[in-house]
Amino acid sequence: MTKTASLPVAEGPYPPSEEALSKPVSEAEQQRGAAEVRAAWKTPQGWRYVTAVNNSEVGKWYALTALAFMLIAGVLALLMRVQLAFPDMTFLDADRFNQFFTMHGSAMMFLFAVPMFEAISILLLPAFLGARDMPFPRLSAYGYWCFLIGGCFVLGSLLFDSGPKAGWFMYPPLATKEEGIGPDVWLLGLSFIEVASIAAAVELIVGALKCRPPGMRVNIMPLYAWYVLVVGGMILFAFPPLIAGDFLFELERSFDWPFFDPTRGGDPILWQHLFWIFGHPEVYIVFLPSIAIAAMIVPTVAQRPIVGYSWIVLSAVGTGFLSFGLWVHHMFTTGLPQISLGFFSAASEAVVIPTGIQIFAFVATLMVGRVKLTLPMLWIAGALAIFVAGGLTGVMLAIVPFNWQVHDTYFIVAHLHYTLFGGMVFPVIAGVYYFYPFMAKKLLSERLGLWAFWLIFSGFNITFLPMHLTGLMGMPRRVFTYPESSGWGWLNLISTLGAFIIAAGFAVFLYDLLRPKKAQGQIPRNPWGAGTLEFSHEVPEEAWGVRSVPHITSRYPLWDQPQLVERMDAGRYYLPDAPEHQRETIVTSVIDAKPVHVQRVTGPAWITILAAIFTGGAFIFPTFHIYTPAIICGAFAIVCIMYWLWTTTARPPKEEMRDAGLGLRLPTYASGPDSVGWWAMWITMLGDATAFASVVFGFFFYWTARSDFPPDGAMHPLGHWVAVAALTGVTAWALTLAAREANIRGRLGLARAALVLAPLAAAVACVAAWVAVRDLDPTSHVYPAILWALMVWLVVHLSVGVLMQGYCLAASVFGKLTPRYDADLRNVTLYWHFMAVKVMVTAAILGLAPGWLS
Ligand code: HEM
Ligand SMILES: [Cu+2]
Repeated sequence: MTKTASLPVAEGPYPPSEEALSKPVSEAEQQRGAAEVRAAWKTPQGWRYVTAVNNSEVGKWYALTALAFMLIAGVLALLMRVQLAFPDMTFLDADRFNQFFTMHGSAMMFLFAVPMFEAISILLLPAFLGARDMPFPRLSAYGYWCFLIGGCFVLGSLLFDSGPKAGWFMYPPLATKEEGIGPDVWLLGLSFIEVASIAAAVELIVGALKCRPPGMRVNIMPLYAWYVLVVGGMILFAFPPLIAGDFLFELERSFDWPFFDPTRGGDPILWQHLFWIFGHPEVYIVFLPSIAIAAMIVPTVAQRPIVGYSWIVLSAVGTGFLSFGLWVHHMFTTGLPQISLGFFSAASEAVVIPTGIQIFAFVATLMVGRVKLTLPMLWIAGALAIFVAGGLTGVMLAIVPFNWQVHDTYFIVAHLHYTLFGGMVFPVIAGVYYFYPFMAKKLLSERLGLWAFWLIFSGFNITFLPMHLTGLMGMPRRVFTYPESSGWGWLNLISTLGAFIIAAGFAVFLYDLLRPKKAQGQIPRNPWGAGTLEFSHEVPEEAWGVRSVPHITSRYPLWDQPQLVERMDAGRYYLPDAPEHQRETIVTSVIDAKPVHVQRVTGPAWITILAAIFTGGAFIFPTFHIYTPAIICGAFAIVCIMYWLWTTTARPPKEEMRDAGLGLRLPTYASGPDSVGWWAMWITMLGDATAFASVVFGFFFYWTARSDFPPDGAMHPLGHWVAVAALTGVTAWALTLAAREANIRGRLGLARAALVLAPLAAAVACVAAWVAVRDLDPTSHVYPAILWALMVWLVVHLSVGVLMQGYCLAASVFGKLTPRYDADLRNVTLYWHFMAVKVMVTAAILGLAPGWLS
């Protein structure tokens, strides 16, 4: 029942015939097309360069920033190692040491590992897919600026001696009671960055689903794209529980709502659950992209297609799913029931199977191929060796009694660094060597690369191998020093020496990466002889990504489609020109990649930077418990984002159809499931619903875990006000839906009337929800606190929904939203579908809770 049937659909021959493809493109045509596309994709020059939004620029900044944060975190590690080199050292005091390990771990995980995946994906995914750019370039730019601001803020706290110091998992009550602003920096700064991470994940998922080149069905897309889907999906379900946890945690720290305070009915274990529901998938979020890099390098090195493509895909999906069922293995020592110990122990062992399959597939590919041991392959080999060692200690740790023995000792530090270094650092460096010719159009030095590899590889093992023993000998993690009599001195000294060898290796690597390479001649276009599309990019570089978007029929098009590159260069394929001087890319159908429409993508802008700065303000001011400027910043951020959307998205097109090349004519506007915006909304709402579900989980957790929930004689929400909230909230949803339907039928007056009434109904719902719990005191006990938290969550989401309705109303009045071009309203209705569910769930809890619980 696609009601937008009135919109035109693709016309003309598809798939393209060999005859059409072999017709030469005249020289004049080629030049006209190239000039137009070049003009449209021109990167801004001079100081305007920062306004660039092109994936190649934003991806590069993102990657370099993540690398810089990683180096800072690495320096912290070295300083810690100096302190630990000898017994009773006084190089760092306990307080500094605490800040350093907390910041080291947090920065490595939140400012390096995840952003690095997103950076690399933003940089490479469009190239793997022969797309011109990501679907929402300004969103990537916005995400990047948020990341930069948030990262500098979080790391900067160390300079003022006010960094967080409760460890990277911020356990309460240690962290809830911590003096100073450290935990607030952690909670708000990192939440801010997580929001940006989710934004990037949404964009990457939509990119992999909808921006593939014509013909690239899901079963022939590069494995990397599959991993993007899996990891993006994991981010979507893993980060929101942490954001929900951060929300509760910050409410406790700022307003003394006792979520984690057992004296008032709270429970620190809830934080552990929410943290590790995020935290365990997180390690796979870190590790799977590295496997994805390996999956791109291995076939090239072996000069043959990967063995077991479908097995790898299935295992990646399986690992993704399973990783959500393992989190409790981080909590084996918290006194959980026997049955959960057994279950989570078994599940933790089970994840070895899909992980193993992926690794075996690579080994099999290498065995049947003709391997040349290039530098990228050397790093991949190092990665596999180290990761497998880390995986094996993981198998040991999943066994509960062993876990009890070594919990919180250096054995854990050894294990986690084996998995993270092998599963992340080595593969990323392999990726840098492999993709450097693609990114910089230069080559890195073979000789320096060997030096860097052997220094880092041996340094790594010298540092971390002894730690297994240090741990078994009883040294706890997170201690700033130890006495002579412990006998741990020599092992620690070895570890410290190793750390400096790693540092030397990184110095060599960085020197090679950053040294000017002007003298180096022009490199060949596909120096490794790869089979995938990224190495079809022009040398020297052009900002347009691909000259024309190819028709793909093979997993390794550069190997199997003989004249592909030549024809791409000639502009023989799709979108060979840009008559309106607009940036465009092709959107295809999700499963079989049939061309659907031409998507106009956004160009350079200041507004994204402004929006990021104000969003930063909204998160950073509350750290210091200053709320007025925070609210003002939040309001400005909303204005910026509205302006940005208003001026660029879903505008009615000048021409409804566009000659896309090869005789194919494609629509230039899409609405509903055909459009990328609709998919982005869907995916975002899944993440948002997960966060909401996590807060709801909190309610049921207290209910089942605490006998004093609710406490005797507790006050309950006012039932009739809850009913009013539910009724008006659902009415607001119904009115939005009615507006959509009226609009499609051309009844503009009716649609606008509905869009005037809907926000009013939603506003009443907000007030009613507040009145319902107003008399409860959230600081008195966790029961009123969690009800208040649900109310706040609801009101914030209703308010966002109101803004969206207002936006559509304005769009309708100003002719941006018409019966034919209704993408905005459809997306907003989708938001409200989710809203209706949230309203009903919240009302059910607020209204029925007293009945259930008493
Ligand atoms: C240059 C190499 C590295 C060295 C020498 C190093 C060293 C250390 C040290 C000394 C600690 C504190 C141990 C303790 O007192 O408990 C630590 C903790 C940690 N490291 Fe590293 N590390 C390195 C690289 C990495 C990387 C690449 C990652 C992740 C991608 C990472 C993630 C962590 C985490 C999550 C913690 C736990 C922090 C906490 O206990 O809250 N490290 N590391
Ligand atoms: Cu885990």
